[in-house]
Amino acid sequence: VAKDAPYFHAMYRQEFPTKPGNYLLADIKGRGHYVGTVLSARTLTPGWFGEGDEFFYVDGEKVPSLRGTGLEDYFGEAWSLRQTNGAYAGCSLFEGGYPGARYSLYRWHVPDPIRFEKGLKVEIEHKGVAYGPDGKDIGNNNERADEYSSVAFWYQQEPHAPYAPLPSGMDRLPFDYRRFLEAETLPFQKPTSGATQVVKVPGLHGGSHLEWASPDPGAELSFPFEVDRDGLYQLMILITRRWDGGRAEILVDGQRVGETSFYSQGYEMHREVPLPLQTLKKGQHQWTLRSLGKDPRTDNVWFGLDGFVVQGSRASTK
Ligand SMILES: [Ca+2]
Repeated sequence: VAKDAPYFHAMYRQEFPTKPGNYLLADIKGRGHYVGTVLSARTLTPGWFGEGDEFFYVDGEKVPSLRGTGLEDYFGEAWSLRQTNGAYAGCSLFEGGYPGARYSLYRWHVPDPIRFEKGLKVEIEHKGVAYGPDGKDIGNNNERADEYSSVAFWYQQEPHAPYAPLPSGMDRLPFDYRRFLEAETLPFQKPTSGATQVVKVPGLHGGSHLEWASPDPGAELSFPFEVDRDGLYQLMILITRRWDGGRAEILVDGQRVGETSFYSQGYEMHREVPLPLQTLKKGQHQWTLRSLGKDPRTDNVWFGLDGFVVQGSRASTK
């Protein structure tokens, strides 16, 4: 390898939630070329989050010589996002449209590397629809506080600037698995129809899950949980999907909050089903899986429940 060969670099960052001012993707010192960005977001308030422009400050520029027109444009889309898988840009995760939804986006600067001689600072705004103190929509180009994490990719000649310490693995996850409750160990009311059983499968969280087979449409299975203060919470249900999985809606304290299918061509463990952020009062609550019957791709109705997390949101609750 030549002495002056540039080496591959990648840097992870996160802000949960984003702070005032642009989100920093990378602050690089040295000579090289920038080749890609992965950006993931979880929204914490309602409305469109992707109005932020990207900025590339090349070699110490005060004004960026490259400035984009909006987050989805930088990742190869226009007029909002959807799941896409382009060669150089795309959206690999699109939960979309509700507070608490997650997105993951990528852009590879392979045909268009950004070259620098002394350094490169890369930032992106975190703007979109925001709300005033009275709760009114104040427009589509205001700073929001959502959860962002990113990896920036580049090549450069050594030495590189020191990296900031990484947060711990648990602190990088969107859901706090330290708060995980195993479905198979919780008391639950016997469902109105269908058969439940705890089944051990290597690899499942806690080594097993609760299976619920052949319930009639409308049958319900409920789990209790408790929150220790009034606030905004997100429920994430970890499910197992398979070839005879049915469809179900999810209710919290009797109110419908979402819907999902347990169908998969193969046996799929650890499928996260996040539900919209919601306000809960301190005390006892329950969430319910209500069978909607068969998925159109199968003739049976089967549900696998591994467990769930209820966690307080980092969103401002004022
Ligand atoms: Ca489990």
